[in-house]
Amino acid sequence: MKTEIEKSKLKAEEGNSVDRRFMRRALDLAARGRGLTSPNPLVGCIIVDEHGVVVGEGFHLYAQVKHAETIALEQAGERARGATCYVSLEPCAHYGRTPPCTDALIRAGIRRVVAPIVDPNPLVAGRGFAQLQAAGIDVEVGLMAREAERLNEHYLHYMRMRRPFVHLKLACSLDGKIATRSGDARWITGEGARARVHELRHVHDAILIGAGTALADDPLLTDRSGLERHRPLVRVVLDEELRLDARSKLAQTARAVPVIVFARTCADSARRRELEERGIEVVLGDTSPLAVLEELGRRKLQSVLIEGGSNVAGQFLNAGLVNKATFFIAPIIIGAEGLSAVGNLHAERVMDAIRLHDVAIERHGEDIEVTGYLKAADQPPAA
Ligand code: AOF
Ligand code: ZN
Repeated sequence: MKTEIEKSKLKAEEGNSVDRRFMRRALDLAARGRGLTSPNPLVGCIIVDEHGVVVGEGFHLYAQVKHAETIALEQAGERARGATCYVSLEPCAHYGRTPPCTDALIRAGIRRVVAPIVDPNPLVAGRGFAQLQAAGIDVEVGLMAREAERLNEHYLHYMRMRRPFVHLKLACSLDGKIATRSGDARWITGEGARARVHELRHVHDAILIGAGTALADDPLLTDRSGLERHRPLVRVVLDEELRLDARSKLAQTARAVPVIVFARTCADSARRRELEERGIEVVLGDTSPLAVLEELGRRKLQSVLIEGGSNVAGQFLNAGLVNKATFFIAPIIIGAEGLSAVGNLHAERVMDAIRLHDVAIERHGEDIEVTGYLKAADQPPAA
């Protein structure tokens, strides 16, 4: 015989696993908007009636304007009355391109809302949950918060910091070199890792490299994932002395896919004119990592993928501005005369080295991908 307490615990666990299953579904739906929601968040929503039947579901796509909750509620119609809404982010409480989702949920007669995290958008930030509670709706916040944070890591960071989330990506040899002495860097990793790079490019708003890499590799830096995206991938070059060649692939394609060059000085005004004639935007001024990120933030770019070279990687790491890093490691050995993946970081002891956490390791053919997070030196200021 089970005691009453045991029975009620069992019930809570069952309820919990049901909630988890539906929240998992809401998060998976949200993820279907990858590459298609920026500058908005990824949001998924499902409406479940009192018998546990899914009566509506939806996810947000920027171009379709409607929020996830509205799509799910429209599908559910009258069946939303008394139902539970599982949504991957706090419902909005403001008039933006659409009226508030809170109003729609209240009007539809939703009885309970389960959401993992608060929306840090200052127009929402707790107001969504408060409005729902004031209308007598049961609100539960926190279920699968970690997954929800990860899913929207770009949006959440951008909303809190007003500058893009930074993901550093490098491909190196077993001995940590990104090129031979002559500067040859093609191709360190194989097909599989290169396809994965396009997946990474696909989920970012911008891609950034240093002038050294631009001159040495003449890269195109486009998203060739084959997947549709809502905004073009903005290509950014940090080019202190404005050395980028007007005949480079970047310059030649700047009308089709934007290129922004950050330079400190411009000794050669003819070069500047040539680059601008090709459609490149030249921004003259402070080229420090923070200044560049703040400028990209003003353009509502939520995320930037840094693809090298070692100077740029070192600068951003030293500034504590890298949020996440992916290293693709190929089974080749280049030797001490090769170019190190990352510039000087001034670590005296192993303890001073930068250590990634929440590390995930994957294999792509013979290459290994190591992805992890950096201790955020750039936490939002305490409220
Ligand atoms: C939700 N559900 O599906 C989304 C939300 O310009 P708007 O009107 O689309 O508003 C954008 C803001 O609304 C965005 O910054 C975020 O705070 C919220 N997005 N909210 O309840 C959704 N996409
Ligand atoms: Zn909304």
